[in-house]
Amino acid sequence: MISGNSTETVNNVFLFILVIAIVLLISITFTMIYFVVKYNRKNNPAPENIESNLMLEITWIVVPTILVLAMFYYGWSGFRFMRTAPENAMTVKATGRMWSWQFEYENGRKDAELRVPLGKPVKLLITSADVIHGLYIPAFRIKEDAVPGMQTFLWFLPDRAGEYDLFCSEYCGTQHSSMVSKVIVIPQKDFDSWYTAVAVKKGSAHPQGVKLLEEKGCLDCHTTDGAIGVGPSFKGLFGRRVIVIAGGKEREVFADEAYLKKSILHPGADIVNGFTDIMPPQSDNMSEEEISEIINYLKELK
Ligand SMILES: [Cu+2]
Repeated sequence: MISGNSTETVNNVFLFILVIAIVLLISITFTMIYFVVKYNRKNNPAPENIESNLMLEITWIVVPTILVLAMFYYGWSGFRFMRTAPENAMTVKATGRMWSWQFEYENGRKDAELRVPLGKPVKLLITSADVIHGLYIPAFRIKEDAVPGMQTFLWFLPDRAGEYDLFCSEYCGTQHSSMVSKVIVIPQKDFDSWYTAVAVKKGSAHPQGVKLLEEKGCLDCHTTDGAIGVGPSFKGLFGRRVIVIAGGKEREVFADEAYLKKSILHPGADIVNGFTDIMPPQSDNMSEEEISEIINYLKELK
């Protein structure tokens, strides 16, 4: 059974240190002002040699030592609590990539938002597919770097229903500031029905493609409604003529399957005129089948 949560733990340590700091600030400032008045030259024309005061010296060694050790103990026990995930925690794999998060559940379900059941501890196994990112959930006072080739972790107890911000806390490139997601805390039964259902976008013959675009983070930069994002919109892309810059020269290409596939795997090869070369290659992010699912869906977006 776990008692407490990361939010309370961090808040309590923070308040404890803050109160000590405020008390010290006020008492030191007032003592200083008092001494300036009491010991100024006008009041003490002849300098005086002040001998030691044993009690005072013991006090100013013992009291700060106790305070500092108390701060350390309080912080350390909180840290230990936050670094020991409960056995019954639900495990979710979190992968950061330029510039989105992907959460993968034990049953294989993937999503760009972190949906968790109310009252059940969650353990996040964190890694990165490219550069260093940082998984940061301010509401639960937890933050941990996502490092390529390494697994780090975080755990928290979602004990309040609602939606909370989830940020990337390491500057990771052009779209770092839009690498924002959400933690959605919902009752267990709502979570169960979401967990077992497969997201289907109504009216599409290729729901898998829509789901993939969301999961893989494509929609962080590209839209499906014609609006210009960081990258060109997917709407009406298939079958159109596109002006691209390749090797510094402009040329016109036909957006067929081969072009779309090439632009997913080697985005830097043909940069659509007016955009910049910032998209990371998706060869490690998508399988052949996933790419063809996505292309099938892009064909629909007339
Ligand atoms: Cu990032």
